[in-house]
Amino acid sequence: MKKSLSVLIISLLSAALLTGCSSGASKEKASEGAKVTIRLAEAHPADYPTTLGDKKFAELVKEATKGRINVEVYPGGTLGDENSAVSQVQTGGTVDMTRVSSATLTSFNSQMGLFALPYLFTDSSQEWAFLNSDKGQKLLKDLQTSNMMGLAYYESGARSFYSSKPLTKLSDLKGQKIRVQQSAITLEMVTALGANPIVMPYGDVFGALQTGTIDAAENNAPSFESANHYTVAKNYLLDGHQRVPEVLLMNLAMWNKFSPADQKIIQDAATASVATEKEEWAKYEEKSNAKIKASGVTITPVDNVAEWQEAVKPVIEKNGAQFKDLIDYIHTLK
Ligand code: GTR
Repeated sequence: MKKSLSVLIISLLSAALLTGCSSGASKEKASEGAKVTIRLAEAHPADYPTTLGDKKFAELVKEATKGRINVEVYPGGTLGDENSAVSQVQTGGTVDMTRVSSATLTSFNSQMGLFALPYLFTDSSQEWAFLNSDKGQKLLKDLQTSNMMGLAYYESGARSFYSSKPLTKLSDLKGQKIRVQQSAITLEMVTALGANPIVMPYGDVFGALQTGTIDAAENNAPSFESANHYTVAKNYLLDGHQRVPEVLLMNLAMWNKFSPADQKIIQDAATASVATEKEEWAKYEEKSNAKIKASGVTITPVDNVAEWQEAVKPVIEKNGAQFKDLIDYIHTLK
């Protein structure tokens, strides 16, 4: 009797030990998966705020997985222009991840068109109140319907027009050939402002400004400066027509192959990298503005933005209908 009791206790104990071991072993197995290399395409140079955000993301993933998941950041558009990087991320080409402008995403996911609507946000804090809200996060996660996993938004300031021709007021835009991102709403906006929009990859803008294929383009100060556009387009008119956030994306099939634990590591790293990108953005924007100013560019602030808003009203009426709820919600935010 005594003996059989001790046998029972021993077998119960060993069963408990075994169960403990096996769950420990399976946990270990999840973190000991095969090595993965992720190629991340970035259009901007190595020291640009978005690239520093990408690099922070890569560093955090590497740290948390002890190098098992290795994100390689390719800056300077070396893996192709933004449009081709997104197509590759979407279809599972050689680019697994990219950081792009949400304007570029519009042709892959119409919901992203929201951000191309002119004068949608009043300032950065209203924009971020929206991006961080459930509705803003839902837009990001809904990129999954287009086979892409949206991991984070990055800061991208406000876009304004710059030209090699005189440009100090709205009427100066009339007839100017202006390069725009591949975004139907932006094309309509530029037409409504009296100019002629021309779609072309970001990397071609400098040469096109130099040869006169285009007169003008539009962007935030860090892009205007880092891409050297300011050395050719000497007139910068600060109308701040769009605040187009940047997006960090991964191919959905790749995302789905990761274990829930790895997905959490990747998502947490992306979320944490936002603060780095935003800090770097603030510093870089200040530096760019100073450089632009020192180079003798004529910088004209727009006092009467209502005039511009009036001119683009038909574009908002036509394209804003599908985003009515989101626009109403944004107007409630500070
Ligand atoms: C920049 C953005 C780039 C690219 C560029 C453009 O602000 O960061 O990714 O989209 O604009 O105008 O093409």
